[in-house]
Amino acid sequence: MKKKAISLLMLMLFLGVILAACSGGGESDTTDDTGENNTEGSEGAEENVETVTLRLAENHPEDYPTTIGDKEFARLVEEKTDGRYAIEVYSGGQLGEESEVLEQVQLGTIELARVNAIPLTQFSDQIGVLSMPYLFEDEEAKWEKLNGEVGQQLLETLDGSGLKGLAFYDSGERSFYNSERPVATPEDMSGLQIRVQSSDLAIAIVESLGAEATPMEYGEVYSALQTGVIDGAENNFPSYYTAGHYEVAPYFTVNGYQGTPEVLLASQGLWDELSDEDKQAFTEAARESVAVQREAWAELTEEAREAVVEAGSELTEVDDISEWRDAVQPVYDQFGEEYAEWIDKLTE
Ligand code: GTR
Repeated sequence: MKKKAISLLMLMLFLGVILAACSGGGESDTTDDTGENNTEGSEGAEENVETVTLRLAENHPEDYPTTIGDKEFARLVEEKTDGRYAIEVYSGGQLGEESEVLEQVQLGTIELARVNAIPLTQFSDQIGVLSMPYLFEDEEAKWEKLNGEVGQQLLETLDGSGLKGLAFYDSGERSFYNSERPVATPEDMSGLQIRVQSSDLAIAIVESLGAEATPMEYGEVYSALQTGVIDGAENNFPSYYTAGHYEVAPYFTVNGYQGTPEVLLASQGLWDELSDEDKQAFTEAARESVAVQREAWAELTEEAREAVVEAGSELTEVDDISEWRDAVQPVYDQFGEEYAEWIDKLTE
């Protein structure tokens, strides 16, 4: 008799633990408008809202423009889905380096991410066109295309890869910098060991300039510059500044050779689970967040440029960009045909 009572008690305890685990530790939670858990039958309680919490991976710090864009996207998704979706932004590379994050988004273990378009060349053989050197006439021409139909079509080239492209974010222009010497002409690049993102196109560009390319994750660049494993890298002013690269590679050549944008992504797994109405909400939220991201971008670009000069970086302005354009011509010989259709669409 006593034994039976103990077993019953244990069974109840066991069920209790399971129930607690289901309601507390999962990704969804049941809340009412006040954000408090609803108690069944409580008088006047509103209809239960199931909140699904999603993770968004971001490799830049908290106040970086892409993180500001991500958070605006999160705010808008929450608003547009009436709180059915909440997005937590994990900044500073907490969820891993860009290539690991992309694999996880593809698998669906991370639902959302903001990445650069260069590593996406592994997932769409067409999106690489955005990294062709000196492709766009200016930023205005670029954004007219990215925010328009061609931009949408390019995002759609990711379909089928496990990634769903939602919107482009601003990343300005990338330029070269190094720890060795001022670089004014393509000839000055000769022999420098330059870190690049992992992409054949990025390697080809650096090699066309007579330098050597070392593919490496972003998070490893600072110490590689510091220890002399590489002589230089390339990026925009905000990254050069916030990642501290200016401290260890003070020679910055303002040659804006590449205008690759950032991309806000969802995993296809998440996307397939969304209702049509929620897909619409996510798409609108992504598009609407672009303006806030770009405004933050413009601000930090200026601030970063001033800050690195103040800290002692030597900027070399390039007067005659045509020299650099000519030097990277072999890249057009190698990849131009593959991207011909997109080059036309983006530059016409
Ligand atoms: C930055 C970009 C990062 C990362 C980095 C890199 O401009 O925002 O997502 O791609 O460049 O060079 O790896």
